[in-house]
Amino acid sequence: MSQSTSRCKEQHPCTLEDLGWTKEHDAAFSKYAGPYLAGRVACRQKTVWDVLVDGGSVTAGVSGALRKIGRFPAVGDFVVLLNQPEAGTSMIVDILPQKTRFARGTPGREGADQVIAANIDTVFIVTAAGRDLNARRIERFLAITHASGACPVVVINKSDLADDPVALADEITSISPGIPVIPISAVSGEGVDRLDPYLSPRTTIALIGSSGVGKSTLINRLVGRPVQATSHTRDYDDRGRHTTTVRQLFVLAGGALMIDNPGLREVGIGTASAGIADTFPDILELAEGCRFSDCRHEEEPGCAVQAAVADGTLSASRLNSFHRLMRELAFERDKEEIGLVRLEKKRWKEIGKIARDFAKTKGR
Ligand SMILES: Nc1nc2c(ncn2[C@@H]2O[C@H](COP(=O)(O)OP(=O)(O)OP(=O)(O)O)[C@@H](O)[C@H]2O)c(=O)[nH]1
Ligand SMILES: [Mg+2]
Repeated sequence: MSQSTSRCKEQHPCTLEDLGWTKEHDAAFSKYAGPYLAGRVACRQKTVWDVLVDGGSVTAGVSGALRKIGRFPAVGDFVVLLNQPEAGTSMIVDILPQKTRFARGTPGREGADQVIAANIDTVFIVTAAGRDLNARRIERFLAITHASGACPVVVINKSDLADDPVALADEITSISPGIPVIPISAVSGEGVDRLDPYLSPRTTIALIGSSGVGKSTLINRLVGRPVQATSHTRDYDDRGRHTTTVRQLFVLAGGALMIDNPGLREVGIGTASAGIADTFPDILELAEGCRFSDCRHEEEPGCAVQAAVADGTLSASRLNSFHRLMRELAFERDKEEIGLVRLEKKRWKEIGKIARDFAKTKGR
């Protein structure tokens, strides 16, 4: 069992229960005996995984069988390890069923979901007072969080830089009905105790947000010592420097488990519509009053959603955001169904037809 290169060895030894192991895991693991060992993935560095096990940690590779079917453990996964004392290493041979799966649609070409972390109870969507505070970005993060099955909490960090942190929280509450919005300062500690209800022992929280919003600073405060590097934000554009490059699970001083993530530049919403439905409950409720059940809330007569925009009950930018995410969802689904190349051909045909129709009208 190789222990020397593991970054996890800096963490206090935990039992499997401390790491969130439950009766369901016991049942799933019961078919293994002898040299097999259970653990939870704390970190992945390319082809090496750091796994927390009962009383310590090991570094491990992944078995050829898992590699062959393209199954790679994510941070937060509970895994089965085969101890290979003769080789001085461990091998991950199985991944136990995931309670939740936090993924983002890849902005890249193939569009497959990218698992950010597994078995997450709560996601802290971290934003910061200043330029990062963007309702549209938060809606996008909310959609992927809802789709994962985890509960979202919006954390507005750097409240020490805001004139009126409560007003900022109110602004965000209006676009996230029913979601807790908590202003804090990870540097001064102001408001951090309001996160306590989400930090009970053995629960797993993932931090997501742009680079520089203070995710690692918050982790350091909650672990109680500087376990993660942090870096000064560039003054001129308020953006971070992508200081954290590897996602890692930490055990907090109070016994909760928290995953620090690199700053996310782009988040695709993938193919799950549930995330969008849960992010826009106000629009779905209004839609029940539309004349047509398949109303797209664009220019249809009798549209209750457009009527709410007209009378100021619903903001036009929130409806635009809903439309943008729905279009993205439709694109991702088409892509999954018919493949990217055929989809692009189909789209070009459609664009060609629109151009020809337009030319005809002009020629008339
Ligand atoms: N004023 C103020 N600055 C903060 C606060 N929290 C973090 N910072 C500063 O913001 C900068 C970026 O913090 P990090 O913790 O590295 O940010 P991050 O979100 O982990 O960034 P990445 O790792 O790049 O994703 C550092 O200079 C922190 O000191 C806060 O509450 N108030
Ligand atoms: Mg960081």
